[in-house]
Amino acid sequence: MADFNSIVILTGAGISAESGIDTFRDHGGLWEKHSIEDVATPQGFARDPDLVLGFYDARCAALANVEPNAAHIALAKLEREFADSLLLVTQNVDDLHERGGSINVCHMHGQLKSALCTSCETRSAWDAPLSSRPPCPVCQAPTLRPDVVWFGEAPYQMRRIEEAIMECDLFVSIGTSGAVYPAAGFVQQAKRLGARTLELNLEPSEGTPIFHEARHGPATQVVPQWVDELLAG
Ligand code: BV8
Repeated sequence: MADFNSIVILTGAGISAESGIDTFRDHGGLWEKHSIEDVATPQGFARDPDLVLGFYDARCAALANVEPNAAHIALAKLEREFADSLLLVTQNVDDLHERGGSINVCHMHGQLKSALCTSCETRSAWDAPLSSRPPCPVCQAPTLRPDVVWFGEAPYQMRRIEEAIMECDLFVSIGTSGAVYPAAGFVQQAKRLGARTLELNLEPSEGTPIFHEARHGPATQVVPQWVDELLAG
């Protein structure tokens, strides 16, 4: 088995790109078609809730047409070997890690298949449209919003993530541009605490110079290859 005892993996939109889910900042990405300010901030939601609910309803519905890819499946295989010595943190709001077999997934930016009630603050598993203002399953108020973390909102499970980063001896970043904080700062924290740091991405990202090692290529090639090497080590 590999000579690492505790691994933290951070994934971003790039790991789902080959499954057919648009990334954010690549050519043709989500932020070319929609302004972050309009659809991914609390202010945008207050200004035009129908626009925001429609944006997330469409992304949630699109999950029915995509499948996990070899990179998601390889990380699930790694989890089966490393069990609770591996924390998979994802910035993604899709469910492809879970459908690829990962069990212990930390969605720091929330999930499309969850709804948050702004009246009673309950989170409910949800994969139906929100634009029709359905009643909250708990308090019945028609005040469900996407359970995702918008810009200016606090990411979820930060304490759990920071504890795992303090423990880890390997930090791997997969398919992320390193443009959004606090996620983009994790590699610096891990490195400062003595962990080895590896980037697996289609091309160099903003954070590439920080990593000890970077391998560039499509996730469906570089991730299974890295997992097999690690498990054979
Ligand atoms: C916070 C929502 C405080 C769900 C997202 C001013 C005011 C307020 C805040 C700020 C400010 N200035 C800075 C900030 C902080 C802000 C921030 O970082 N802004 C940036 C733009 C500068 N961050 C926040 O507001 C965060 N909250 O700071 O609160 C706080 C902090 C700590 C503790 C308590 C409180 C909240 C950030 C979350 C925002 N929500 N999503 C949704 O709609 O999805 S962010 C959004 O960007 C997604 O979650 C996405 O995951 C994330 C990062 O993008 P990536 O995943 O990296 O995707 P991207 O397209 O950028 O890159 C894709 C990569 O894949 C590329 O590198 C590409 O090469 C690669 N790739 C492509 N194809 C492949 C591939 N790789 C491999 N194989 C392929 N085939």
